[in-house]
Amino acid sequence: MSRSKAISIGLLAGLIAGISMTVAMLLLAWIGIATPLAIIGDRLSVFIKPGPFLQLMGRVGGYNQLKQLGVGSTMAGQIIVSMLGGAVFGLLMRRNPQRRVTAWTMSIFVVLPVIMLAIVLWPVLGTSYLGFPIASARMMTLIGVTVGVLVFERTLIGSFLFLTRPKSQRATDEYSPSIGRRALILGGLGALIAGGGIVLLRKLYDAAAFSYDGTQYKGRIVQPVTPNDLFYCVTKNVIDPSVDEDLWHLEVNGLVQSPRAYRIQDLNSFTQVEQETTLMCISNGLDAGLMSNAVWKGIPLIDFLEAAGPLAEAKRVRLYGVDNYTDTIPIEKALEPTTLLALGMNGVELPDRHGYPMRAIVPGYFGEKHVKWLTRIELTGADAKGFYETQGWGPDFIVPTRSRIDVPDNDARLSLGQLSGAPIQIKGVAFGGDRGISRVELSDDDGETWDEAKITYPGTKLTWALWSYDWKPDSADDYTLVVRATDGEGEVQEVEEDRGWFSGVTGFHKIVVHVTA
Ligand SMILES: Nc1nc2c(c(=O)[nH]1)N[C@H]1C(S)=C(S)[C@@H](COP(=O)(O)O)O[C@H]1N2
Ligand SMILES: [Mo]
Repeated sequence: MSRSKAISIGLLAGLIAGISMTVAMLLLAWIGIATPLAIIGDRLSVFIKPGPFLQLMGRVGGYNQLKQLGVGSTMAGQIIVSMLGGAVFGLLMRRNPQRRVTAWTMSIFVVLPVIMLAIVLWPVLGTSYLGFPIASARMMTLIGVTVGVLVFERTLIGSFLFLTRPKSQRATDEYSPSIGRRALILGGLGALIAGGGIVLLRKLYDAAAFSYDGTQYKGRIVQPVTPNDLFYCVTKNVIDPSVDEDLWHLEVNGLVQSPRAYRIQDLNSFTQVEQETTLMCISNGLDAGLMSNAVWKGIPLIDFLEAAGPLAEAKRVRLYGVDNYTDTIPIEKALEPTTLLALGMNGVELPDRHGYPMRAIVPGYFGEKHVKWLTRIELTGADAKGFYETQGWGPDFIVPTRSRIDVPDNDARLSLGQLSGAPIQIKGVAFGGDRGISRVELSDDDGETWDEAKITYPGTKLTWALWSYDWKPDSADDYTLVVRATDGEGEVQEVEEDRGWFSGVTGFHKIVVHVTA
């Protein structure tokens, strides 16, 4: 066979094999098994610093778009590599295309890639969207990867043999199609599989987190306690876990005297407490709504730590989600009675997207630390780092005092005539981490002078407060309104100059309103 013919046959066989492998992976994703399509992004994102990461995110249009780009380029890359593999295979088979080659094709196309993927993806293999404990999840992912490359190898060999099969001398011979026609048949089959893949992709897209990731809660709708379906939402995942209670375990291990593992029903023996707590994402902008408040129900983390007996050298607690997300908190924080493992949210069990069946609640720390779909609690030394921390977020994860004007909208037009003497109601929230809010002030002259706002919902030390202010502007003009809060320790909200770029923004929310006659 000529070189060019060997290469083109190899390319086509590689293409069909690559498509088949990708579709096999989509099927695995559909049943909740982690595949390279989803976890390569997790593996790579820790290498991209937050600055370039945010830039890239901005360039493609947001976190959701970035995730889609990640999965899309992984699929494309996978198919291109498959075609190259096919071409090389074609060249190696050129002299004797019908050679039986199982042993070496298996080694090159199955064993080698599985070993390589296992090494490269090792840190993220323990991902399970079904809720398997980390060790079993790692096994499941490896089995999934093996199935994927096996589909590749079998399809590649099958396609290649089919395309290069010599015409036999038997009577049916005249129906034995030429290479061109066989290529057409195979191409059609490939298109059919690809079509199935597209149908599957659509289904996966509908099940993906795109519709709710980045949900904000702000503006006129803000109530003291956020309803579950309006609670802000952030996830690193393309498709979030949907944990099967029967598979799920909570492990407590690491630097402890006696490691533990609990099934869901074992948790009944612990006493649960209710605690209202506000969460805010580290990336929340001054005017943004990645902040919400709920009444959580759960078990203090200290109860699990005491049962396992932390060793003296344990300095931090690393929390793992089934999605391979991790974050750490200092052991002192872990031992505070308000640090909870929540099972309930506003009177119902945790919704899937907020971490069913269990998530951490770490009052006063950014949302990052409130690990969802919790499956392991590991006591570690001082330098363990979490997912976003490895990427370069932090080093400060304690919520600074913040406040926001929710009503009116920025750029609103208000007519004094229409109000006929009634004040303009200005409203919003103020959040002081786990320090509470003692005072809120409003300025209508861009911070020159301040006037006391009324706290309409004080909340607790662990929650935001809601405030309002009855404003009577003297005359028609454009006004810059600014809000500032004082936390429960008497510290006035400020621009924290010494807080690093990736430890959350500080400063004041301002809006401009146009008051007309
Ligand atoms: N397992 C897991 N936990 C996680 C995340 C995640 O992607 N996976 N995202 C974190 C981030 S960045 C934030 S801000 C909060 C958001 O919690 P919520 O979606 O319930 O509001 O969850 C945190 N916990
Ligand atoms: Mo976040």
